Amino acid sequence: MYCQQCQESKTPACTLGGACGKNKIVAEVQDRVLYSLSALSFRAKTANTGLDPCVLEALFATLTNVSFDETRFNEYLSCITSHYNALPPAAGEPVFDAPAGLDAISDPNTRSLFSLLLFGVKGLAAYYSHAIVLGKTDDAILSFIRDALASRFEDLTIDQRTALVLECGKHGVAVLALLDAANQTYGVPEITSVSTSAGLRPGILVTGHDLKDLAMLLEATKDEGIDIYTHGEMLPAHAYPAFKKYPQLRGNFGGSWAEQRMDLAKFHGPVLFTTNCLVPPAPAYADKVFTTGAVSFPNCPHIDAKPDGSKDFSALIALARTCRPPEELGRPDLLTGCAHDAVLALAPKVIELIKGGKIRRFVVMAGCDGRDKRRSYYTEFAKALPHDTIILTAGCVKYRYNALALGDIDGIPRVLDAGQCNDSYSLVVIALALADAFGCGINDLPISYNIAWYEQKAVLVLLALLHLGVKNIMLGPSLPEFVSPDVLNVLVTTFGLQSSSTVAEDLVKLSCV
Ligand code: FSO
Ligand code: SF4
Repeated sequence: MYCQQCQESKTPACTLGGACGKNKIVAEVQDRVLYSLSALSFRAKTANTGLDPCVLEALFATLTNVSFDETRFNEYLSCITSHYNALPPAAGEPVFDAPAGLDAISDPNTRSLFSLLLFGVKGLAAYYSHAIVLGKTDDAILSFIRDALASRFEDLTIDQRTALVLECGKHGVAVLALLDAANQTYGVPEITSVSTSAGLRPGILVTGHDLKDLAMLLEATKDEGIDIYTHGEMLPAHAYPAFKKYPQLRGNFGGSWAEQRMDLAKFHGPVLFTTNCLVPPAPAYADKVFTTGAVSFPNCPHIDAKPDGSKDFSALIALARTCRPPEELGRPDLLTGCAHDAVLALAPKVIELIKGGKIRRFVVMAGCDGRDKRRSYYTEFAKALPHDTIILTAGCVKYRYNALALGDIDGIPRVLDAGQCNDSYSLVVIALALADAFGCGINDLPISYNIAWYEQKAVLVLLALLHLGVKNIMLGPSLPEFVSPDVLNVLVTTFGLQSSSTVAEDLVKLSCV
């Protein structure tokens, strides 16, 4: 086992098991899946044929906190093998299915660049999977995933590998735009205050990012006498008009994924995990965890899609009816839905406030939450920001400060939550619109970037921002273990990437004070 893919990696890698709960057995079968996916892609690229979409789920399942189930990874291996065997052998191809982790790549810069590419591609596969279920496809994304995976076995220069990493960012922008359009199946998000109080009926908690799963569950629970609550990254669902029509969509419960062990013990009802981030369940609620899509955990019921894409939630609903209502957590209501359309409708007022000096700076504090104690930095940073600054956020890091009473500037909330991590796209659309209004470049705006990363979707979002030319991004709470000193040097010299340090120092570095 040699895993460095998330922010909780040990230094230099997790070799005996991870803080995420992944053990050596699952890590090794994941490595086999990834290696054979690259061998398959090498063959498919040579034969100039597309990848079977089954590879997307296999790739998605290897993302941090998605699947801990060896059996499912063996099923993915069977699917990859049959796809591989159906293709003609390619000249110079590697052996298929070697138990080789990324540490088998001996040159540190090649390993670092391929890791950066592979992790970005995992994010690409995850977001693309959500877009596909809502009917949005883009063949260029699937072709790039194939070529990127195949590059593991190609004899490329460091410059060529760097170019592939940057190209991943280009497809990152495309996939975020595609998913943004796909999610509008449920309408255009509206700025919405979300209740966090507990109701008197039993509930089902839904977490992850897949809006279609939520839509199907809401339809299946009409008139069932139970309430539906969102957890973590599902909070922004409350902003979509199509979901507001369901009275049983009661509110949000708990904090980010990193707090799920505490939250789920107090929820009492069943929980549906539609994507990351799943923490191995605690005994107090393990019998109430249901998974779907790429997520899985041994002995937890998995709800598969039927051939027509529908899902049978009856076991989940039947269990919910037998459960106690959730406990009251006593948290304040939360604001979400500040995505591009809703914020751009406020643009004339925002521009007036900028010109009048009432808004001096925006800070993009998008990204992830996690268990690292250093993440309290983001709460302290938000508290320390002067009152003439506005936080633009997306992703689960917002739970570090979205319950603080940070107020507003002449009616514009000081924390504008665009939505899920993929809605970082909204923040870019907003920045580009402001640059247009002021007739300047994106880096000339009064916007600073203080991004928190955790897993591989965040790697893709970072590459997308770099592709758009955003400079001087600050990254924390620590830099990735998989970035070698030479690769870091390129990121620093080309893009001005910087590591977060202390709140006081970073407020100065990011021109916030
Ligand atoms: Fe992940 Fe980060 Fe979206 Fe969180 S990128 S950890 S659960 O922000 O949200 O999937
Ligand atoms: Fe370690 Fe993160 Fe890999 Fe889990 S996903 S084994 S915590 S690096």
